[in-house]
Amino acid sequence: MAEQSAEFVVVANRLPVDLEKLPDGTQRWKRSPGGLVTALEPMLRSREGAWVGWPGLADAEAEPFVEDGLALHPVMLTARDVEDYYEGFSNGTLWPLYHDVVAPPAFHRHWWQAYVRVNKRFAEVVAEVAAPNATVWIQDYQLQLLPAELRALRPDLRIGFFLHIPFPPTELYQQLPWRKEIVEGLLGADLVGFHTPGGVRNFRWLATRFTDARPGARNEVSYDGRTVKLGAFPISIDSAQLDELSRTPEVQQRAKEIRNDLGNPERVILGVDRLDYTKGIDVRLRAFEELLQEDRAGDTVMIQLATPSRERVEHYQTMRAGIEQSVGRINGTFARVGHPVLHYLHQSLPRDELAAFFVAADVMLVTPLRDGMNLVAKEYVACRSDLGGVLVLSEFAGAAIELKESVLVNPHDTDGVKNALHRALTMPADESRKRMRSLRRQVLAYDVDRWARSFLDALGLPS
Ligand code: GDG
Repeated sequence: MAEQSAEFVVVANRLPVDLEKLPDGTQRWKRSPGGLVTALEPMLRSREGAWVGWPGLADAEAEPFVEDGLALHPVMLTARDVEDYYEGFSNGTLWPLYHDVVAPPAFHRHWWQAYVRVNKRFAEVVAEVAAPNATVWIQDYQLQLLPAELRALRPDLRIGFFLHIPFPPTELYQQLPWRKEIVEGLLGADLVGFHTPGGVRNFRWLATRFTDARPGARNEVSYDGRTVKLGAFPISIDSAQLDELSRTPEVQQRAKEIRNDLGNPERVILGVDRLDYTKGIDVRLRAFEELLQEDRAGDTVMIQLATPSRERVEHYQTMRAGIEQSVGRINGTFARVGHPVLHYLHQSLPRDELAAFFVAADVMLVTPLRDGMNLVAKEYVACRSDLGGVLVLSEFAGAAIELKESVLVNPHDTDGVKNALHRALTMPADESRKRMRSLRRQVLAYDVDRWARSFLDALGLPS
């Protein structure tokens, strides 16, 4: 593969393919499609693009390769890097800190050192891949030092950065011993994007407080003789594709089967999340349990799908144990033989099966304590071409800014969540259809393609 030849480079912690080790010791690549890949793939392919990222396997070796016109450049991590940079600093320090400290972040100097080391390694790989004056789009909190590291190596590049999680309130951010270094890292970009205007405000204040950056025009700061643009770009989903999938006879039929398997209750409540303490799964279980105790739930069954996530990080193990205990207690008290009131699946389901669950659910409960955006809320809406279903959504999800016709809740207020759940379960059809129609207008019009387009336009990448 020619060096420094890619005109457009996406950099993320993970590649869009996973490297797998087979029992006989050989390795193979497996595609791992996600929203980001779908959104960026056409753009990457049409401009000799490249993707730089870790292929998900520690202590392995892999060479760059081209798949369907897209150049994939692996950055390799040792088991130690994974422990300290990924599980440690990214998921044990930054993740809880950026989610309003809903779990206590841990600050360890050896985690930070690994974060610096790995960000530098990413910079070296990108510097070798990007063509002169190329555009580089860096994704997310694992790579916040990369913009500055890369600029130092390749000042010719146009660099964009997008943060997929919230940027926290300044008082919380100030806890971070390496706050200055991270803000300076981000200021290496030409454009720093967030989901919400609140993220922009928090970052702008911190940049002018802790670095030499000076306020410029609205949504700009000047730093190091350059202008750094800041902006809010709420991410979305491939709405049309999901809308189409949810309308297929297979998915519609499967949704009926799911309701049938549940014993055809009057109402089905659904939660779908990575099993993460920010998602407020405990909040909604408590609200459902109290409704059952008060005999206000009616003939209702709840399904909680919790996709396994970050299983080696301690907070996740504790949280999982707590949730599984609640599930046992709720069913222990309220189930009848053959009729659980709560179905808990700690599994990852295929996309079409997930769509069938969305179609089958009368109430979608999305109650994160803090969430950058929350795509699940948008996916539920995209699957409801029948205008059925009610979305209950936390005010603390980025999605709440756009999805105003959902039933908004404060996840810290148990009575509030319980009453909102009751309201959703008993909402007259004409009201819920009106709300869903308005939600769908938003989600179908502003899809992930428009998100990517608007970011890249602001960065100045010619169409
Ligand atoms: C981060 C930010 C921001 C879940 N279970 C299954 C499955 N999923 C899919 C969902 C959805 C995705 O995973 C989860 O996206 P979210 O946005 O809800 O949450 P995070 O993973 O925390 O994402 C978040 C996002 O980045 C984008 O910027 O919105 O705020 O935290 O697409 O459908 N998919 C399949 N089976 C499952 O079992 N196929």
